[in-house]
Amino acid sequence: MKLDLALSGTLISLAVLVLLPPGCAQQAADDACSVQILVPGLKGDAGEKGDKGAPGRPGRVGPTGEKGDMGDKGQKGSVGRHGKIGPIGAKGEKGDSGDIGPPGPNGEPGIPCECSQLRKAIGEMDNQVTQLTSELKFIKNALPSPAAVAGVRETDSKLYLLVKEEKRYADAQLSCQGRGGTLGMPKDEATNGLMAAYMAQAGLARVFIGINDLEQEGAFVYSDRTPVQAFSKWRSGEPNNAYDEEDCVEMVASGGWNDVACHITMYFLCEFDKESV
Ligand code: GN1
Ligand code: CA
Ligand code: CA
Repeated sequence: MKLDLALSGTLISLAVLVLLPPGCAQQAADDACSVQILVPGLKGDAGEKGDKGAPGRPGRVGPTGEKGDMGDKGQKGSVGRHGKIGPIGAKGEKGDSGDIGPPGPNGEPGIPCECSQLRKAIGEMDNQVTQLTSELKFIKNALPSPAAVAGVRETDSKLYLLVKEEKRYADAQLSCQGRGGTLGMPKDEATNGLMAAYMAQAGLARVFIGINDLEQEGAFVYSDRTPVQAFSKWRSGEPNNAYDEEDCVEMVASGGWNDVACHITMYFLCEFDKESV
């Protein structure tokens, strides 16, 4: 029994020491740290019901649910990346020619020489080439028909060609135009003489020439529409507009003119401008 009391007193002392504030173990003599013996009282009445506690922690994650219905179709995605480069295509057609390039640089200076005579000769040859080119062009254009009489006559500015093909006036004019000329237009004595000599030499008695009064009776004009004025070579008694139907003109071998009907056919004489052949 003594042992029990001594043991319980020691336990109590230990309990008080445990309840004392820190630092009291070294200051046992101070009032605040004085040792008091406390004996537990009787158990009190049950206290009032406390307030509702704070909500508990969330429970554990439940098991996986069943698979739901399929959702709505999603939005259209963004444009994808470029695909790979395709194979090389077939060779294309040849393109058009490019523009003419700029002129090249000047050439080296020539060797000095006494060139005046040479230049003169070259100049003359140039002229001959020009003339030959012009005549060749005329021959090519005007002589495809076998009916053309061999040889032509010329003045400084004109060429004349007899065509041995019987045609009405209008067709004869068209034929000359097709060769690049017109029916012959004797506008002065010299030309009239040349034309007459040409047809006489060819043995022809009459040929159509480019004069008519088709537009206005009695008002004769050349086929270039210029009026017959300063020069004319009418035969005696002509023009007489015989049978009231003579609006075209022929030249006879003597070089005289006579108005005849346009619908009769005969050979004709064409005239060409040297500059335009
Ligand atoms: C000719 O044929 P005859 O005489 O009716 C000529 C006329 C001349 C005439 C002159 C188609 O007519 O143009 O004016 O002679 N007619 C023909 O006498 O040549
Ligand atoms: Ca007439
Ligand atoms: Ca007549």
